[in-house]
Amino acid sequence: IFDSLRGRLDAKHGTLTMGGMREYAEALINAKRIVIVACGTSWHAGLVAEYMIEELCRIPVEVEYASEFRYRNPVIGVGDVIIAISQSGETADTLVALESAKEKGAIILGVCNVVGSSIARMSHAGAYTHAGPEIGVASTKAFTAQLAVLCLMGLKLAADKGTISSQRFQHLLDELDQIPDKVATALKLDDQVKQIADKYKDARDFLYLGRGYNFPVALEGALKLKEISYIHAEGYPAAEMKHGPIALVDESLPVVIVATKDSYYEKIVSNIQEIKARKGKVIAVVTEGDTTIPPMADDVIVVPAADELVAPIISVIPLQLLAYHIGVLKGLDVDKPRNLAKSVTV
Ligand code: F1P
Repeated sequence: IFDSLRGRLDAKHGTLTMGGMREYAEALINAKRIVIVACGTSWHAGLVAEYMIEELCRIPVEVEYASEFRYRNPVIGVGDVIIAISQSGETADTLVALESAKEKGAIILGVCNVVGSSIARMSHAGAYTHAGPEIGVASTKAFTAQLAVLCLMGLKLAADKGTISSQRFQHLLDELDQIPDKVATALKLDDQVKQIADKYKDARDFLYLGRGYNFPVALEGALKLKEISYIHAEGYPAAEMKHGPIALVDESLPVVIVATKDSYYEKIVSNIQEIKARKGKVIAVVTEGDTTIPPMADDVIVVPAADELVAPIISVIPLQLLAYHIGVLKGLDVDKPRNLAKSVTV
């Protein structure tokens, strides 16, 4: 994925060369806002993109569930740019939402995995994720590929808008270059995550917490567990815990906390203390070299260090593995979860 995209991304600030988007460069640069429309896992990728694009490009971004957007009467029209994210490219909610936005004059940029899919064809331009076929119903590698593509789009736009220094631009490209190796390292956590899965497989509920770029990762970890292990799980921004979910915490509740080293680190350490004070079981995903969180947590999963902007591509992997192993240990068919379809076309 990276090799093919990187090849199309000019390392110097300048032209927009990704998947036919050159034609829409002007519209993007001048966009007053960007609206991201997606469902499920793709919506979580959209939330990460919101943080990335606002930080890198200083353009306001809204992230909408297509399943809501299509039924309400959103303010959308000429001058708006919509980024539609979909693994299958066939999700009916997303497709219908785009149809009406396109009729009203919005520009549609698609981020799809399936080449030639309906959403890709409906889009004015965009980028394919080229993650290969998703064998299982629940989206996994498509999610990490979406994050990579959206980061590259954000970087390109930031370069074109002049909202990023050449040093930061180059740094983030270098970070993206290192992602394949770091993902390979994260996948080696498989055995360890399996042991953790065995310990918690009978839990009735799970809570997933994260802050900043790792907040959508917490949502995605919870969704994966629901989808393939049928365990009730809630994903929450850790900072919101005190506004309600903290009431759930007791010694029977496993709390997965994505606590990699980033600008929210000190705050998330406090959240871990709050959970431990209420006897919750903390499963912490931390950055290599962290010596503060491991003694506080019940279980620790160590991932390679990365810039916070690209960290979700790595930190989500142990959460995907956790859901997978719990599902397998429960004897479930993780590739074909009940009640779910690969493409939700109705
Ligand atoms: C959206 C989605 C997936 C989920 C499941 C049902 O699909 O919600 O995220 O894992 O397959 O559909 P898509 O629009 O990304 O293809």
